[in-house]
Amino acid sequence: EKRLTYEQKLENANHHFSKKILEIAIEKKSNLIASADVLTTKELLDFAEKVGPNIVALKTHIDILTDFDFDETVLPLKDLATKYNFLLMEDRKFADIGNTQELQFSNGIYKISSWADLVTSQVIGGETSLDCFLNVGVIAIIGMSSKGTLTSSDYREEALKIAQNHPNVIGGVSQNKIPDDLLLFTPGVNLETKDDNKGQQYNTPEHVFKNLQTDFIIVGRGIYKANDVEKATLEYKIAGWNAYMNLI
Ligand code: UP6
Repeated sequence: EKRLTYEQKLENANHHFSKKILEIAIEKKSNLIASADVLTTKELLDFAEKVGPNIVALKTHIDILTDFDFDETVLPLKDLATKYNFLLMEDRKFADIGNTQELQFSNGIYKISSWADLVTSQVIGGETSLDCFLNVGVIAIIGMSSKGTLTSSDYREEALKIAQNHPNVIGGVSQNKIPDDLLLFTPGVNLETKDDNKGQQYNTPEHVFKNLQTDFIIVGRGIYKANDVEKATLEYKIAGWNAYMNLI
């Protein structure tokens, strides 16, 4: 079964950030997003420096940093994103009414709207709740990777309708195939292990390209816990790219 190439998806793309991430993928021959689930600014910046050349985006959970400081954390991170040409994806998974999400998106200490290129959001609050995410690409949570998730096929079908209708949405996070007009982002990817004893469920890059025709793999512990982060980044980058090339 043939899939659309990144070049074909780029031709069809309308949103600034769907174009951007596809251009980076083509240029770097990478479909890898590294998840930087680390606890200090130093670890975050060291990690970004190591993975930067080989990723399309760095995914953050900015609120797990113990020493977050806008100038010390965000400014150097932005510089690394420019230096190595990757996007910043804040995995905030917004899940509230539009007004609250709007406040959370731009305020507090993180001021996500001032630095993130991409943000994740649940669509549980309905289509209008996504209106506030201006000037970023929204990645809608369609299905989760964890055991016992409530994202049933009925839920996913309704979530996809919201995602497809909303101009701010460029793609979805899912463990199932989604329509071609949305980019698919798949976490729960690990070459070494199947689970983490906390409900996470892993597949290989090959599996998620073949079975879901995903566009981007998201790898956390497989990279940031590796003894050699640069080597692990290359392994996942090559595994993801080969899995994609085998399908086109
Ligand atoms: N993530 C998932 N599954 C989802 C949605 N998001 O694992 O359905 C996120 C997690 C974590 C990363 O919040 O940051 O992707 C996966 O990390 P891991 O590779 O270390 O399991």
